[in-house]
Amino acid sequence: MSVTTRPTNPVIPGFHPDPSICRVGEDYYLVCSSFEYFPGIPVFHSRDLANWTQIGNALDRPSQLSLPSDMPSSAGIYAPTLRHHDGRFWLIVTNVSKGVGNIVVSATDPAGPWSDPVRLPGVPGIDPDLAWDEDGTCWCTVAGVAQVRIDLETGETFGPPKKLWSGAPGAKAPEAPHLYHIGEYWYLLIAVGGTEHGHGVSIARGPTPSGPFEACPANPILTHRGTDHPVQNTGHADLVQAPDGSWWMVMLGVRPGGGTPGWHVLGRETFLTPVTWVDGWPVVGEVALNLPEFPWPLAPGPVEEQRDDFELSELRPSWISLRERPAGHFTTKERPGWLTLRARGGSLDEADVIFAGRRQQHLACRARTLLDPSQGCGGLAVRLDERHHYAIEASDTEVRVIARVGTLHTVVATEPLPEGPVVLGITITDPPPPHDARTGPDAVSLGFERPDGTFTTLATLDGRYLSTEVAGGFTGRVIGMYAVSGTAHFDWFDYEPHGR
Ligand code: 6LW
Repeated sequence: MSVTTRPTNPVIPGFHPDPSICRVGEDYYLVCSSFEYFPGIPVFHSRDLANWTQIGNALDRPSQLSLPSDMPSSAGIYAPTLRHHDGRFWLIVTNVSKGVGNIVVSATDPAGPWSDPVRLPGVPGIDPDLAWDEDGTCWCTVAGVAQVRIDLETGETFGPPKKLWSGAPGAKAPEAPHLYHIGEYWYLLIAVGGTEHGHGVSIARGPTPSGPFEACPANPILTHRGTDHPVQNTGHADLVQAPDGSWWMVMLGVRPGGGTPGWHVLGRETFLTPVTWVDGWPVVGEVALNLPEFPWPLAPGPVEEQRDDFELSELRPSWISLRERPAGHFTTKERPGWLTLRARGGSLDEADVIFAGRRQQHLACRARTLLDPSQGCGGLAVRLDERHHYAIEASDTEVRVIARVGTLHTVVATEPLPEGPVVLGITITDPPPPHDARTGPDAVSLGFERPDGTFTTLATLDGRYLSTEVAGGFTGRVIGMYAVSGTAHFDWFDYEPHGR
């Protein structure tokens, strides 16, 4: 019996770029870049390629990931590759902060624990990939595109990195290489054109892991450059074969909104599409918002609750903080059922403010939290980076909306604080009409609930200023709670998607 199954893209919405995927039996695993956030590298599981559940973070201990407090946003953890070999999961990744470079971690269970990192000083550059040939030799291929043999247990590399095929001559940013042995060929898949409008995917094949490689005549095999497709900047892809023999590709893409030139606010998201093979070359299906019917019934895994009552002793894996999460500053144990954030001074403009957030995953949504500000000052923020954020903040006397856009920093509105704990809310909607060529991608409304339950919006701000096109960098919006002085207690947080 066939079951109609129409999955939708993005399969992992929100700031989840540079997806790398592997399958073991019936189970798929996928990882993404995480940049300045801790814990690093979200790990997802799926049984159907369409529904993904976060099962952990690969770098969740300070011994694995220590990001300096002065590290700029969009540095840190770039572009991992996840593979399974000889009964172990291997994850290789670049930490671009302060001379750490490439590292590898391994695990028998992808939910963790993952090992402490082995440093790879002989592996240059970013976007490392791992592939093993039949005699067990491990080949590490990096952006550029270059390749070196490697011993993953010791981190030793053998010989200097050797240049491989790098796409069309003169093409910008040949990166994100992945090497696969499929049938009689070794295939070298790379991203081309840079991660912006020109992004694409090209492929070559050869008789050995190091070539020589011949380019696919249809290159780039994927790009949305110059199209009016709702998904743009598609590239940085990885291939996987399903148990039924069908092939699939995951890749990053963005969903720009607003007038011209368009703004994307959720960062680069993870999309999926089917792949077929013609004459020994992969043909990539459309990266459509509505995917074609799947050859198998959908198998949704556990869906994470959108509300967190902070009843657990540890924070769920989807909560991310800035650069580190010192235990004394983040706890659900001090006041059971509450998340306590202890400030260490500063403000949201600091790169390492005490912050616990989750990715904004929908173009329209609402986030709310109940804050007890009696012992400190904190709030609810939607953050692109330390220079681009909006927040609703409560101290013991007032509630205020703060906007930071580049060098401009302003308190937009204030109101006296009502008695007791206060519900703070941020609602993200389509921009109000009239719409014209200059309309932004969305509107961000910030406010609070009065004790009688009525919600007061203090300000509605243009969302374009919290977009990648304005802020720059590689990340997307994250919404969360923070503390800037004393101790802020949060009873619950909820996130409500309002459509895609
Ligand atoms: C990553 C590179 C890229 O290292 O962006 O889209 C960089 N591709 O491959 C950061 O995510």
